[in-house]
Amino acid sequence: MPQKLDPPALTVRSVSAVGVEVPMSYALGTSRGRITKAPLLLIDVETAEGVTGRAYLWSYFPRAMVAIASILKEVEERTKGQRVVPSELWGRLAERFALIGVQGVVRMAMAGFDVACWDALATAAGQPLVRLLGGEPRGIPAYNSCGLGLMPADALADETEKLLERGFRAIKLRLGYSTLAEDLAAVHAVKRRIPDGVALMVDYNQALSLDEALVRGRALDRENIAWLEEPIRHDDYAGAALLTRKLSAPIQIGENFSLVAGMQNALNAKACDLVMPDLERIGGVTGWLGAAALAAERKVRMSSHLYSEVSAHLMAVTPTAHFLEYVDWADMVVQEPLRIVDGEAVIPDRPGSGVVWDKVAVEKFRV
Ligand code: SMN
Ligand code: MG
Repeated sequence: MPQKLDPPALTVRSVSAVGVEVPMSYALGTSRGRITKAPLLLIDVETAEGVTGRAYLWSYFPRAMVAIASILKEVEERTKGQRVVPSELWGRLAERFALIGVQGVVRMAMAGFDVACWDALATAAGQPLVRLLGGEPRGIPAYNSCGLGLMPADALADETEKLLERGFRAIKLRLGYSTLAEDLAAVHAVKRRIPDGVALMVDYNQALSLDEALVRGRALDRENIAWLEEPIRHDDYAGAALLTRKLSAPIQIGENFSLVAGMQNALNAKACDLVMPDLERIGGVTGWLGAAALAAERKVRMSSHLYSEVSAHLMAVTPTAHFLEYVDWADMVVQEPLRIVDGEAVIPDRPGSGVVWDKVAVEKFRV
């Protein structure tokens, strides 16, 4: 791998955030509720040198954006005038927030700030983020995670075909219907429409009890699924370890790992076969790099969760990279959406992460 570039010297001048609610091209019916609009908090870190770093946070529900934006004001106050060295700024903020805890919306704000700082550094270096991290732009195998929520089987089948456009060779189905029979009907409806060689992941969003997960997992073991994601409560590592031992389908968890320490706890407990940290919960780019090193040390394949644009750069420097999760939720508010060619994300060969706001669209969807 080429040498990491020396990051340029930048100084934090201001941190600002704007909330948008962007209509989604496919509604997302999870076992935990249905989402039709993406609540995204768009963050700008301006530097004294005139370079702006950008990041967005998927905030799950619109009111969370108010809380995160407010924490970002605190972040601004604590970092104004400081050199943009993301790991040092993370440490300083973690100290500042120790009493409330680096978790929940505090951790989201810190991660959004971290990602924007990395974007500023790469932008100032005139290089795509991946190069600042010592890698090269390349195609990143992605699975299409738009749509395929809980819905009638015929609708699932039709959506499946649309999701395979652009050459995707992997898609993800949400499960957690009231009965196993309905889960299987959904799996069969999708499988009937996918050609051989296309991987099918399934995601329960923590819907099942451990006993039920064993029953449904055994049935899914006969369906050749690529992974079984979050079947039970995300923090029940003992339960997940049991499922990992008893089921043949690979158990996938990670979107709820809180910081690298959380991932380490899960791996120590042998709670999964595969990991998929989330940029926001793992601690931004800084946290991701730690997670990628840990996954490499433990020889665990690592996928990404949401934030496809930045995650594509990160997957290129993740030694055990598996699949990028592709969602198009920010497409309408960025100038150049992430491109998919032959089922692979194309890391843009432009400075930074490639995320630049489309100001007209931002005004239109602003909340
Ligand atoms: C998911 C997470 C967050 C929002 C929507 C959907 C899902 C996934 O668990 O893994 O994509
Ligand atoms: Mg999931």
